[in-house]
Parts: sequence; C-alpha cells; structure tokens
Amino acid sequence: ADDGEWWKSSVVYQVYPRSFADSDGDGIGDLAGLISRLDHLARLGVDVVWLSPVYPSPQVDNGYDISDYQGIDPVFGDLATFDRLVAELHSRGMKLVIDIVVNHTSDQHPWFQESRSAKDNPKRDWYWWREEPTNWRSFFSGPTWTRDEATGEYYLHLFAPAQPDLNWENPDVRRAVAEMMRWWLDRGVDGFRMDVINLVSKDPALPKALDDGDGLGDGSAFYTSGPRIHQYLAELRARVLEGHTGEVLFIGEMPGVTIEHAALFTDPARAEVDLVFQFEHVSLGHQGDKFLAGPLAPGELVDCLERWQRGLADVGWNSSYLGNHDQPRMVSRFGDDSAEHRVASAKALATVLLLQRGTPFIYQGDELGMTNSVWARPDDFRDVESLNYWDANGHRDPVGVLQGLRAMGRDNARTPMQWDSGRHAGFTTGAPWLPANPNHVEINAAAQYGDPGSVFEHYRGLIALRHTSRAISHGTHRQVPQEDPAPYCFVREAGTERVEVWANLSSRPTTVRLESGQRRTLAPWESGFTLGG
Ligand code: ISL
Repeated sequence: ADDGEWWKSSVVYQVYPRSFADSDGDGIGDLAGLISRLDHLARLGVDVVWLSPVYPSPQVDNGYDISDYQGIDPVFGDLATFDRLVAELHSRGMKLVIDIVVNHTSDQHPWFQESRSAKDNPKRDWYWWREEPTNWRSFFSGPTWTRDEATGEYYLHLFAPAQPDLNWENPDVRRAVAEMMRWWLDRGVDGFRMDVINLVSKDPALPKALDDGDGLGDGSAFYTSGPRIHQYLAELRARVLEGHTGEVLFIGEMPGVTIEHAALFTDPARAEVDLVFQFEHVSLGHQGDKFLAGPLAPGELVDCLERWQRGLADVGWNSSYLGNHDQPRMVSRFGDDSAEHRVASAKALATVLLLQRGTPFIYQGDELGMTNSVWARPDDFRDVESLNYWDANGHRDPVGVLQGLRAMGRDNARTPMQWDSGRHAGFTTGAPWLPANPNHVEINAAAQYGDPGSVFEHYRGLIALRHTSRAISHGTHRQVPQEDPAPYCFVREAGTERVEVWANLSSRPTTVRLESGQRRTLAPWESGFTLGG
C-alpha cells in the first residue's frame, strides 16, 4: 500500500561520482561511468540514487564548492549526459536525488565575484561581510573569516576560505535558491539532499565564541538550527513545489541537530523536510575533535540509535546511515575490519542499518564491506579537511595526528569503488586520483555477485525484505533489552506481521534473550531475524 510517503519503503544509495566509475581514463569518475554501472544498483535492488555534487566547481572540496548551480563540471560530463542518467534511472524504476549546496558557494561563483568587487555592489549583501572578524573556528581548521583585498573587509566561511557563506537573511538569496531547485525539478530530478542546511540561519549579531585558548572558539551555537531555520525551510519547500505535481523528497543534512529539532524538521504537518541526517552516532567518542576519536564502549552505538528511535517514534521519521563520503568506512569505524571479523561485522551492521525503523542510506562500497585504506604519510591524503588539520596540528604530535587521520579521515570513504580484482579495482584505465585500496584483490563486486555468503548478497536480501515487509518499512520499533550491552535486539511490527532482529555488535560470543524469553547464543558479529505472523 502506498500511503504517499514512497521514501519510507525506499532504500537510498549514495554515489560519490568522483570515485565510482571512470569512463574516459582521466582517473576521475564521471556520469557516463555511473550510467555504465547502473546494473550494479539494479541488482542490489535500491530505489533511489543520491548523487554527490557534479556541478562546475574548482574542486577545492570535491564539488561541495559550486561555481555554477545550473551546469555539469566537464570532469563529470555535461547536461546531456545528466539527462541520460535521469532517463536511465527512471527506466529502471529508480529515482534521483541531487545534492544541493547552498549554505555557501565557491569563491569563483559569479555571485561572490560580484559581491566581493565593491561595498556598494548590489550583491554585496548576498554574503556576510564585516569590518571585524569574530573568533569562530571553521570546520576545516583556522578562522571562519578571511580578509578580502578588494575592499579590505572580512567574509564569513564556515568551511574553507574558498567556500563563502551565503546570507540567507537576504530574501533575494532565498528566492534564487528556490528558482535554481525548480530548474532541476523541471529537468526530472526526484529530490534534493541539502548540504548542511541547518547552518543557513545565523544569529545576525554573530556573537563571539568562548575562546579555546588559541584565539578561536566554537561558534556553532550561533549558526546551528538558528533562529529562522524552520521558517526558511518551509518557505523553500513551498516555493520549490509550487504548481508541481508528483512527490519530491527533501533531505536535510544537519550537523549538530538535536532530536527535538529533528522531530520538528521531519513533522509532515510542518512541510519542511522529509528526512534529516543527524550526527550523534557518527560523532560518538569524538571528544570535541573527530581526529581524537577513541574506541566506542560496548553499547554506545546501540544506546544512541535507540535514543533516536524513541525520539522520532510518534512524530517525524528517522534516516539510517552508518557511512557516507565524510565518514570513515562503517566496517572500520563501527565493526571489526580484521580478516577474521570483517565479513560478519559488515553483515551485522547492515542488518541493523536496513532493518531498524527509518529510511536507510547505503554508501557506495559498503555493500561490499569495503574498509578504511592505507595511508603511509600525511601527503597521501587529498581531502582539504585532513590536509588543513595536518597543517594546523601535525607539528605538535605528528604520530598521534597521523593516527587520527588514518582512523577518521574522509579519504577512507573516497578510494575508488572496488569493481574487480584487476588493476585499479576496475575503476579506471588511467591513473586514479586516489589509489584503490590494496585489498581490492580480495574485496570486490565481481567476487561477491551470486555468492550466498557475501556481504553483497546479504545486503540484497535485506533490501528485498524491506520491499516486501510492511513491518520493516512502516512498522513500530521496540528494543528488546539485554544484559550484555553489545548486542542489539529489536522487534518491528505492523498489524499482525512481526519481525524480530538480533545483531551481536562485538567480536566476542554472547547470549541474547529474545522477546519470548528464549535464549540464543550468538557468535561474534552474528546477526539474524525471524519473520512471524
Ligand atoms: O566531515 C566533517 C568534518 O568533520 C563534517 O563536519 C562535514 O563537514 C559536515 O558533515 C558537512 O558536510 C557537508 O558539507 C561540507 C562538505 O565538505 C561535506 O562533504 C558535505 O557532506 C561542506 O560543504
């Protein structure tokens, strides 16, 4: 039964195009490469593709710095190839969600070029300009303000200096964003994943942050889910959808979002967004700085996921993800990527990812159990976040900082997709922009297709279950409490349909108690479920 919210029974697959498939041998993945691999997605059974940015961009942050919102970067293809992608997806019954980055533009965007040119330029107020900077620390190390030569004033950038923040207080900015999104809707896209969208409403006073001792501080209280964010999102959705028939999916990426705000953002009655990416579980153990992350205590992940289950049980809707292009590989971060436990832990995590309540997101390669890669030296990294962090912190503790980058660096998720055991994992015939993980000789798609014991076939089975079981797609979720904090057990229920799920999220055996009281011994990382009426 389709109750209109098609995305509740959908599984989304994220493609990071730069690292997915390269059709022309330049070492960088592209749209034609993606089209050539759509059979992989059809075989897996996913419903929606979320495509990371492919717009013209100087690629300072791999496309999250956009210099033209209505085009395709030549490195990825052109608009005709994009249209072909939409048609090819639709003909397979899949939908396309594109990535919209409108907290900031590239400093090469014509809007910013105009804005920076003079204090009295009509677009001056499209960005944040001040005579005096505040002391906020940027997401990518260093200050959030950079002085611009042309006028001697400072502009705000929560991320890299090449990513100036748009001023959403200006109604013209908000109108331009809505118009741009409508243009893509008219081209046939089915939804939008909106980058750091809960950061667009700043406290216009831009107050000073508490000094961490180095002259900078955490200003996030002044721009996270800020004063007008709910108004802006409701306004944007209404404008984008005005006169449009057919359902469109709005996903908000929201660092620092609380459960309370997430329930508001995803309350259908408020018509803001349908899905929210929260960050609590991926931030566990961060101690304020993700590159200092320590190991998780048993049960920490489960407790966090459960808090979100309870918080959005009645109003709103969860998104389920354990990895993406900003995170280390899920099996390395939350599982156990040793030879002994890699396959079982990838499967146990997938069982949780795909069977808990909420729309699941699979990041490319996780369906193969891909792991973090090998980084010998700091200059092996390509990601602006890792490189800046090294520059800012490497000198005080080279060994510890390199260790942190290895464990948490975003490039772990950005190594080429592992298609086969051949040269460069079948990703490119040229020299890849980032080397393939050496373990591709063993971990790759070709080796897993049709192998019933493989991570890929495990994902395929779970996705199929999500499509046939209303208990899984729409049902209630309740935890079955355990003495041992490591295993995660829960029951999903809709009408007379009941699914009980267990997953031992640890590298040692354990015993769980099912809801019936029956005991069950689980091997390390063993997971499973029973279907019952
Ligand atoms: O990876 C992070 C740094 O620790 C996150 O804080 C990340 O910056 C945050 O999730 C926002 O991510 C999004 O916006 C960034 C971009 O670099 C990420 O790739 C994108 O997903 C700026 O556009």
